[in-house]
Amino acid sequence: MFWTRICELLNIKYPIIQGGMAWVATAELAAAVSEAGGLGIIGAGNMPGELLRDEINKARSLTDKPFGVNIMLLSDYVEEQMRVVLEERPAVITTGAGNPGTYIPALKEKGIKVIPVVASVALAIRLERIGVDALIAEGSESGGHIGELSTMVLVPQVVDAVSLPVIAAGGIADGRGFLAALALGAEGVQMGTRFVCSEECTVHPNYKQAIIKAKDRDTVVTGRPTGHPVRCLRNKLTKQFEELEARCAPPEELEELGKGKLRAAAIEGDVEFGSVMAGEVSGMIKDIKPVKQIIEDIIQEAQNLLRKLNERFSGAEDV
Ligand code: TUI
Repeated sequence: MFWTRICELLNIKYPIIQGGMAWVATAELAAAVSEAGGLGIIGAGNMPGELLRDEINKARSLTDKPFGVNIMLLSDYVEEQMRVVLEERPAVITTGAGNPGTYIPALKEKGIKVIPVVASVALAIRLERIGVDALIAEGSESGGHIGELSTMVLVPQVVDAVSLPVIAAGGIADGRGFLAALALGAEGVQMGTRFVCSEECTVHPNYKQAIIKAKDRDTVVTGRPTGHPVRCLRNKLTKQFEELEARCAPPEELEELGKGKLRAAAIEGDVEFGSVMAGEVSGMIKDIKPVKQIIEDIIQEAQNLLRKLNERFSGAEDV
């Protein structure tokens, strides 16, 4: 059930990928997702290369299953992180926040599968030509750094523009979202926020509780003037951003305010003045569950929903 080209490509049971969240997606979380039949991803974020090597080795000690590493292309450490992944050869590299074009030949040469995040059709087409293995089309419902288009419109346009398998991301946290993504033509989903609220996620407990407490309108996007808009839970930090933006403060001032704030929230648990990056689905997440249960509940819910839809719309044509 729900077997797609993504399962085949990545050698996984379910087409569910965990987002490579900086400071949050550690070896423990990645290994748990891979053990549960999805693809776990270590978020390299702003890690120096040798720390990334340690995380890769830790994940290897926790699972024999394939896992990936996300390289955030705005990081100061991209070059050394790339050197480490070329040596360590995790099964998969995902990239975010930019165009990974120049790194692709070297990664492919080492047999590493490359799955970039795209936020536009143009970049999807360009990367297909360079020879990536699949694409993640990430809509603006996502947490963290986002593009302009929502998942509902980005995914079908990317699906129509390329032959590669597409993974939908942004706004997915349950079986309904999973099935909706498949209806849009995606062959898998990537989820971040849902996996933050898992038992195995090592982020500070305050971060998980802040997501659980969040309601439908509790995420906001700040940082648009910097060219790198970021979706976070509304708090005292986002209020400071809004004040700076309202008086058209220079982008450098906004960037300065953001420095170190994700670490403050994720590691120290400062959910008031830290950057609690989280997606719009925060309002839908009510509990902390083991990763295996998160994945199995989604598959079960999607199967039940598909059966119900079939009953409702295919059996009753005589009404
Ligand atoms: O990268 C993410 N999410 C992130 S990165 C991050 S760390 C950060 N903190 C502050 C400011 C900026 C980053 C937190 N969350 N998701 C993947 C993603 N990639 N979303 C959007 C994009 C994207 C945007 C433009 C990918 C490619 C792109 O292309 C630009 C180009 O050069 O064509």
